[in-house]
Amino acid sequence: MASLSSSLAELACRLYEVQALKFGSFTLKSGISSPIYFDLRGVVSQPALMNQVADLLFQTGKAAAIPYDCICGVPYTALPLATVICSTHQIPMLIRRKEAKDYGTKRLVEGRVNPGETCLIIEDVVTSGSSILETVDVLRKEGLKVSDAIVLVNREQGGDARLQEYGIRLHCVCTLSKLLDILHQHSKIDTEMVDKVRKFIQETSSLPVTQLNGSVPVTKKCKEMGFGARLQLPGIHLLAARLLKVMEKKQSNLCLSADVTDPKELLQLADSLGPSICMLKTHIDILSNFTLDLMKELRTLADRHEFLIFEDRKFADIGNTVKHQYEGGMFRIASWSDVVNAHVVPGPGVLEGLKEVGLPLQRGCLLIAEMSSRGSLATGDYTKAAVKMAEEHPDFVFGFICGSRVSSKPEFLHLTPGVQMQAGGDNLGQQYLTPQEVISKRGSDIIIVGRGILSAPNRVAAAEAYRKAAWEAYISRLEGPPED
Ligand code: 5BU
Repeated sequence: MASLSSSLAELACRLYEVQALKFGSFTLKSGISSPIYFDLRGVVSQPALMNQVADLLFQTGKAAAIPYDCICGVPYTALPLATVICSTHQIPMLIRRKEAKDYGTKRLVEGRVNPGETCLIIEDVVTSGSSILETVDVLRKEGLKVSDAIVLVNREQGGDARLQEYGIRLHCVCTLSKLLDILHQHSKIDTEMVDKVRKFIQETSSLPVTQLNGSVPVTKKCKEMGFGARLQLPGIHLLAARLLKVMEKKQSNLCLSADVTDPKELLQLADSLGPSICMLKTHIDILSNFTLDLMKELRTLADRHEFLIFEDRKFADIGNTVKHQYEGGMFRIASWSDVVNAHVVPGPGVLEGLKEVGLPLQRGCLLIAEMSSRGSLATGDYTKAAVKMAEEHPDFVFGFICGSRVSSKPEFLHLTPGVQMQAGGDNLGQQYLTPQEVISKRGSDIIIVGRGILSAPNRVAAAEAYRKAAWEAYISRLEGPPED
């Protein structure tokens, strides 16, 4: 089988040969002069090329493990591409009508719409993202979920960042820069043209949308940034960025609270549930037997399955003591745990002590701003003080343990314990909320689940169910409430 890069090279050259991709001087709809022009409409007359493009689009979706129930191509160029994909792989397709507005009574979407299902968008080229957003808007109004779009070429003119603001992740087969490299390597274009196009990309990447293609999106803008956009924030903590990246990749905002006493069971849990989680939380002092070798094995599993380790140590002493508790003792927490947490009750000294150990190791800390237990005193001004303390130590603190969003700064992550599929509590003061309530309504980012998973007859299935529930709650939060 041909490798992706050789397929791409072949494709780029074919697109150039059939003039789907032209170089020169072109005036775009917006009046801007561009040295490059894409017109993939003619590809329908080249069946082999058509299949090749459709296959690359499909493979890109597969590689990104995007979940979807049906596909819709952005009219008109991507419509036949979606048809080829759907027909080849037996996927239900939807057609968005562009002209329906004029007739008034006609349906906007043809095909069977099952509200609640997820629809994947297919497009040929993305510049500002406006065409995709128009289609997203129509599909969302029909009750469909839309969170991903696959395009053949990303022109790198700000489309992906913009789509992200509307809760759409953009996956591309190829960027314009990559296309340029390939065509240059195959002597289709000279260095001068490469430089010209690169300069054009640079100059237009920050232009407002109306100047790029003259239209403004209709779908509602997300009220907030998605995980993918947050990880690119300039002031983001290294660990927050690592965690957000894992969350995006695994589509998981689930932290497992691995509250078991048997070391073997801890490793077994990490191995079997690892693929579903972004983070594993330990209470290392409840293990019946502790060795540093055990933690070495846990770290290996964390690296293999790509999750972070969070020791729920809740440091709450003067700086000098917590420094020793973090670094030394028999547990040597700092040597294996990416993340720890701390109470703010001692004042900033607790962070100053922890930082002496954690900063050189590039570790991070969560502050306990609220607790899930009944009658908790961590409320009101106490919570506000925790937020302030976090803001004063952004080099070490990257988020909170809390029941709802306590900071509006997107650099901070919010993690919430006390989560089960059914609201309620245990007989020792724990209080439970549902993933939907915590993520969608209260604006937290990550659910922490212990017994909801550990007491289930099938832990792997339960973890997947929590992952899915929390992720869907996050996506629905990004999409916002229905407009009408
Ligand atoms: P559960 O089995 O899902 O109830 O476990 C919750 C875990 O989160 C458990 O390890 C607690 O120690 C931890 N936790 C909590 O429940 N509530 C809090 O406010 C904090 C931590 Br802080």
